[in-house]
Amino acid sequence: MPADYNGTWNMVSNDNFEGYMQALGIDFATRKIAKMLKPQKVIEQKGDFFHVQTLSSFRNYNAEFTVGVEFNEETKGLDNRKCKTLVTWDNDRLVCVQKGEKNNRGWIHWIEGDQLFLELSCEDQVCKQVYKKAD
Ligand code: ECB
Repeated sequence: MPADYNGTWNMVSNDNFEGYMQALGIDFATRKIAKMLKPQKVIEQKGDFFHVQTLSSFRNYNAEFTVGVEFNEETKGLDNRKCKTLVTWDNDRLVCVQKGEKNNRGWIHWIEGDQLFLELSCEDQVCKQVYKKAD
């Protein structure tokens, strides 16, 4: 049985989001707004199928994928690039590789207690986010 990521998760911390956004080439004005956000993750998981919504007052981002199945991702409303994206299980961690124009791009999710962790990587930058499960 894989880990259960289902639920609504509220951001509690966001370390080096600025560096991650700079590595993605996000412009100054957008970064200033984006840095202030406290997004929510709404995750629906059925076995290996995931629907992950990242919701904020500024923009939303929607991703649907099946673990182990590469798909074409377009990061609409983020940096608007195209990637060949593959998510795999590493024990209970979700490991994502986003192949494309940017090197070393991807993310890792894991759960500890009522906290959801997310590390977003691009080039030499790592952004570390923590979310807490909503009641
Ligand atoms: C959608 C909320 C953040 C909106 C920020 C708006 C502009 C900044 C532009 C680019 C910054 C790059 C990424 C934003 C960070 C998070 C969005 C989703 C990241 C992601 O790939 O989440 C995965 C793993 O949970 C599922 O899509």
